[in-house]
Amino acid sequence: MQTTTISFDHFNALKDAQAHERIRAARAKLGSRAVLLVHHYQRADVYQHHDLTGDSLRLSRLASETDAEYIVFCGVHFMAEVADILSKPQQIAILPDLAAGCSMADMANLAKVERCWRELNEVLGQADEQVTPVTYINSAADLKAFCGEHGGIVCTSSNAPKILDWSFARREKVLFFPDQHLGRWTGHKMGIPLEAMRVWDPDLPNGGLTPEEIRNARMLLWKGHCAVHQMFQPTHIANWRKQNPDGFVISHPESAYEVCEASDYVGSTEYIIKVIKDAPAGTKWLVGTELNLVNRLAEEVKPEGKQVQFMSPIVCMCSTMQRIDPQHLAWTLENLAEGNVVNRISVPEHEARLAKLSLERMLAVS
Ligand code: CIZ
Ligand code: SF4
Repeated sequence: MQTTTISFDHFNALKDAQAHERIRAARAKLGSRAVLLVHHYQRADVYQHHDLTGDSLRLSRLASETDAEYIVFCGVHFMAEVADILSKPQQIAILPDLAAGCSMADMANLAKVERCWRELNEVLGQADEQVTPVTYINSAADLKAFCGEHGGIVCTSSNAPKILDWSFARREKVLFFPDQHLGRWTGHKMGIPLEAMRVWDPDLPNGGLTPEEIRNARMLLWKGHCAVHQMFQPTHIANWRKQNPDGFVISHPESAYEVCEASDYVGSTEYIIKVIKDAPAGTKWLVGTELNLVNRLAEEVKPEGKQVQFMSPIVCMCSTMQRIDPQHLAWTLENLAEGNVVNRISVPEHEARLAKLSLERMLAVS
């Protein structure tokens, strides 16, 4: 039964404790009709309400395996889009605050990628025969659709090496967007020389490259980055190692090349969590990824005498992830419990079909 949507104004001023109570009451009313997916980077006061946790891909996979009518995604916009694409037609993906975007994902858009493709066509002849477009999962659905249409594929920070193997087996070059750092690190680990990976600046004609530079490149790395992971510096690692010569450093591959190079381990959020949880008791860790995850992990492994420290001396969280707060969650769930669907994320059908193609190629490879 549909009633009038309850306005967020009634929730904005709620104290956290009241918001938590209303979240619990709405969830009791909804029962198994709603599943709450919570990303590793979410704040603790939202994380506590999770049904399922994980990285963006794991969560979307898990959601599509449930029969819940409503998939409430506590994460950012592109994640809810992936949930919508991979879920069953009758399931509805919801993002509790529509302002929860990803600044890295916003660094590439369809108009710019299409212009890049036209320019590559002019320099190389048939780009579709020579270049595999690879988009990081942190991107809008229309870019995943672009990859679907042009023989390309999606990757995550967990499967990027396998995806690049797949891509190079088909075409000699890769256009990697929007994160230059994940592209560079993965290419480097595959043995591609740094000089064969050129940064493509979408705001300059031909990406700021000469035709010869484009022809000689094996990878074209979109000039994009994550504002959180770019805070980490090699000096943070060097200083910590002086104090903790027996400690280990682990970083997310969205960090700069120099940071990954100075780390003992590099990998996705799922990988970071696994490595530290599996490590011997009493070990010390410096971790280069989002602060909410690092704080949570530090608490979880403390009983085993493991020390986990955040890499940057400055507090840096993913500000867009932070937009999902108990107030927005209470507002969303109460509306759902009353039969009002708010903040639905719905990818247009033709776009979803092509985006699914590039996601399914990825799932088949990884
Ligand atoms: O894919 C994800 O969830 C993100 C943003 C990072 C990671 O490494 O899990
Ligand atoms: Fe995007 Fe960076 Fe936030 Fe991840 S941490 S969602 S890449 S802005």
